[in-house]
Amino acid sequence: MAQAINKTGKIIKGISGFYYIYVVGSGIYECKAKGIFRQKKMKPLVGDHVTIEVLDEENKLGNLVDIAPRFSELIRPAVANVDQALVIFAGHDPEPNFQLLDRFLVMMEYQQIPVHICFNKADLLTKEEQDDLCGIYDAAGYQVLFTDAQKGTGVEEIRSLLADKTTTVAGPSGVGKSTLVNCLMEDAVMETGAISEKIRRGRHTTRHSELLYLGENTFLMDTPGFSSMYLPEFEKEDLKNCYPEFLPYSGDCRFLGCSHTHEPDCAVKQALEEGRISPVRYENYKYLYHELEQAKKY
Ligand SMILES: Nc1nc2c(ncn2[C@@H]2O[C@H](COP(=O)(O)OP(=O)(O)O)[C@@H](O)[C@H]2O)c(=O)[nH]1
Ligand SMILES: [Mg+2]
Ligand SMILES: [Zn+2]
Repeated sequence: MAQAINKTGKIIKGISGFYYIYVVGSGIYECKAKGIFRQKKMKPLVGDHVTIEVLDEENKLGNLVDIAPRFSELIRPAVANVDQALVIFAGHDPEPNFQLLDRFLVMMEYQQIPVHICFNKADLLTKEEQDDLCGIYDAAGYQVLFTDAQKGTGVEEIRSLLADKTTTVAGPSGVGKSTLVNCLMEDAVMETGAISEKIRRGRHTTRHSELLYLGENTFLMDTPGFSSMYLPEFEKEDLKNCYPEFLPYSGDCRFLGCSHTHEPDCAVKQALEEGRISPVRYENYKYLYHELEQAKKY
C-alpha cells in the first residue's frame, strides 16, 4: 500500500462536518475530521492551520488529522488565527452609524484584535467631512482609510494593509463591502488563476463564514453584514478599557475605578472638554455603559 501523503493548509470553510482546506500550490481539499478531535473536544475552526492526510489526490479528498495551536480565536465571527479586522462603513448612503461602529470596535478591543476603519463611498464625502471622521478615531489610534470601491480609489492602500495577513471584514449592508471585496478578488484571480476561481465559485451562494484567498498568505473573512451588535459577555467596568484614548487620562481621575460618567474631577471628562477626546466617542461610551448597566439588572 502506498504511503499516505500529509500536507499542511488552512481551513477556509466548514460545512456540516466537511472542511475545505486550502493548500498552497495544490488547491482545495475536502476533508473530514477524524474522531480524535471529538475525543479531545476540539472543534476545527475556519482559519485553523491544519495537517491533512491526502486520500485521493485527483479528487482532492482527505482527512483532517492535526490542528496547530491557535494564536487567536474570535467568537463573532467564529474564526481562528485572525490578525486584524477591517470594518467598513459608508461615508454616506447609508449614513454611518457611529454607535454601531463603536460596538464593533469595542468587541475587537475586548478580543485584542487590531482594527482598521474604512469609510467607503468617499466620493460622497467632502474633504471637511473626511477630516471630521479622522478626528473621531485618530485619538483612539485607529487607522482611518477612505475608498471609492466603484472607481477603485484607495483600494491599493487596503490591499497593502491586508497583505500577508488574515483579516475579518465587517460592516452594515449597503456600504459597499461586496464591491470592495470584488475589487480585491479580481486581482487575486489574475494572480492565481484556477485556484481562486474555485474558491470564488459558490461565494455568492454561501451563507457560511468563509475565508477568501487573496494572494500568498493573504486571506479575507467574508462575513454577512451586521445591523446590530449586542455586548452580552461584558461587565460595564470592562468598557472603559476598550476605549484606548481614555487610558492616558484614567490614572488622573480623583476616584480609583472612576467610570468617567458622573464622578467629579474626572480626567477623561476634562480631556473631553479640552477637545482631546471626541464627543462622538464619549457619548457612545456613556450610552453603552448604561446599556450594560441595565442589562445586569435582569
Ligand atoms: N457612490 C458609491 N457607491 C458605491 C461605492 N461602492 C459601492 N457602491 C454602491 O453601493 C451599493 C451597495 O454596494 P454593495 O457592495 O452591494 O454593499 P454591501 O451590502 O456592503 O456588500 C451598490 O449600489 C454599489 O454600487 C462607492 O465607493 N461609491
Ligand atoms: Mg454584500
Ligand atoms: Zn474618570
